[in-house]
This record gives sequence, C-alpha cells and structure tokens, in this order.
Amino acid sequence: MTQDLGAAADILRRAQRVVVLTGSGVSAESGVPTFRNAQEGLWAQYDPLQLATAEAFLDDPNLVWQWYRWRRELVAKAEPNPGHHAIAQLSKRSQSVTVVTQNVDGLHQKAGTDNVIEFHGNLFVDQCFAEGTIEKETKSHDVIPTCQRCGSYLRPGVVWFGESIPTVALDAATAALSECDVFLSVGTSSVVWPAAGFADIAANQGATTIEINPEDTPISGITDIRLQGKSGAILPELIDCL
Ligand code: BV8
Repeated sequence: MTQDLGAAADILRRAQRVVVLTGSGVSAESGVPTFRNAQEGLWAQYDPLQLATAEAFLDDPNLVWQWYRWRRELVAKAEPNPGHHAIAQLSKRSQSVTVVTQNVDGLHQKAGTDNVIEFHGNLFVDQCFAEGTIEKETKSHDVIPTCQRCGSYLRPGVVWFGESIPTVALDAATAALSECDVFLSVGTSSVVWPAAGFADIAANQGATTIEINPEDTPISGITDIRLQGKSGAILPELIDCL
C-alpha cells in the first residue's frame, strides 16, 4: 500500500462527515466515455460543450435529442464498476457520507449508493423545454417527443451549460460541504463550475481534501492527499483498508 493511500485511509477511518464529489472519470471504467474525451463515431465531430446547451437545442432540437438518445442507449447498457461499488460501500458506513455527482448516468444509484445529489441532473429524465416540468416516463423516441400539456419539445432533465444548478441540489451540496471534515474528489477534471470550486470551499472550512485522478487537475496542487490512478483500482483498495 502506498504511503498516501495509508494516510487517506487513516483520514477516512476517523472522518465523521464525508463529501464525495464524482465526475465522469468514475464511470470511464464502465465504458461510458468521459465528458471531454473524444466522442465516438458520428459524435466525434461535435464538442459536448457546444451540444450541452439550450442554444444548441433551440438551434437544432433534433440533433441534440439524437445525441442524448445515443448517450442514453450507451449508458443503459453500462454497469457500475468497482469504483462505484466502493463508494456505495463507503456510503453505508456509520459516518454521514454525501455523494455529489456531476454524472447524469445514474450508476451510483445502480451500485446501491442511496443519498446521491445529482448536481447536473439525470440523463433518463425528460422535461418540458418550455415549462421545465418533469415527465412521468422517459421516452426513447427516435423522433423528438413533445409535451402533452403545452406541445413544446421535451428535453433531457440535465443541467446545460449556462443553466443554473437546481436549487435543491445546490443547497444540499452546499450544506454538506460547509460541515464536512473530509472532501474526496474522484474522476473530475475540476473545470466545470460551480462544482470546480468545492475543494476550495471544503478546505477553507477546515476539511481534509483528497483527490483521485490519473491526471493533474486545477485542484491537484491544493489537495492534502493526491492518489494518482484510476478510481476503479484505487477506491476498492482504499475502502478495504477502512
Ligand atoms: C452555472 C450535464 C450559473 C449535461 C454538465 C465560473 C467560471 C467560469 C465559467 C463558469 C463559472 N460559473 C459558471 C460558468 C459556466 C459553466 C462552466 O463551468 N463552464 C466551464 C466549461 C468553464 N458552468 C455552468 O454553466 C453551470 N451553471 O454555473 O449556473 C450561471 C449561469 C449562467 C452563466 C454563468 C453562471 C452548469 C454546469 C453544468 C453543465 N452540465 N453536464 C450533460 O451531461 O450533457 S457538465 C459536464 O461536465 C458533465 O456533467 C461532467 O460530469 C462535468 C464535469 O466534467 P468531468 O466530469 O470532470 O469530466 P471530464 O471529461 O472533464 O474529466 C474526466 C476526468 O476523469 C479527467 O480529469 C480524467 O483524468 C479523469 N479520469 C479518466 N478516467 C478515469 C479518471 N479518473 C478516475 N478514474 C478513471 N478511470
């Protein structure tokens, strides 16, 4: 066991209130491409940052709908990986563990993690584009569906760039951050705000910060412990030491 992994295990073992922030890197080993990885096939020519916006949807609703339909089909076949299962195991320990995920794939819940804050929404929810109301069931139509009530297009229930984080999710994450004694950032490039600011907020209120990522990120220089590598390998080893 590396010294840092041992130190991280000691910190987590003593922790009372833990916030775990996850990004698409946690789902990479489930076969779900990370958000900024080169997209595959037809979608390789598109920049996700450009597609995940209301402007793109208004400009070409069907193109954006097809992108999300492609992602839904891909994610629907994905299974949680050992990293998701390790986080679920951690969430079942006595101390309070809050998982805030930027992922929209539902894989934390599929792995058995209960109180997940879906900070950027959920891929499998449809909502009315005009009114924002959530549809009871998800339609996987190949043609973009419309709202029964007002006739507007439906859109995926995710938070697009330029849209505010849902208040309930933002308040819950902010509250958990303000009182955590350990903040664990896993598989995120830490460039999408406001989640990118979480490490700073946690550190400023006295929490110990840990990052798990194979690459450097903007928070790598400020975290107390840095575990360099894949979450599917590091998390199970870390949680097994607790
Ligand atoms: C908002 C849902 C108020 C849609 C997503 C302040 C400064 C600058 C800009 C802003 C700012 N405040 C707001 C902004 C604008 C913007 C923003 O942050 N832009 C960025 C690009 C600069 N933020 C917003 O618009 C947010 N809204 O703040 O509201 C407001 C409103 C108007 C104007 C201003 C403010 C809303 C952001 C939400 C966007 N929606 N997703 C969808 O999925 O289609 S974000 C999207 O990025 C995904 O959710 C993704 O999870 C998230 C973050 O990316 P990562 O998860 O980190 O993924 P990425 O591919 O980048 O990195 C993967 C990482 O995993 C890498 O580090 C890699 O090394 C690592 N990895 C790979 N394999 C593994 C691994 N790690 C571990 N194990 C492995 N095996």
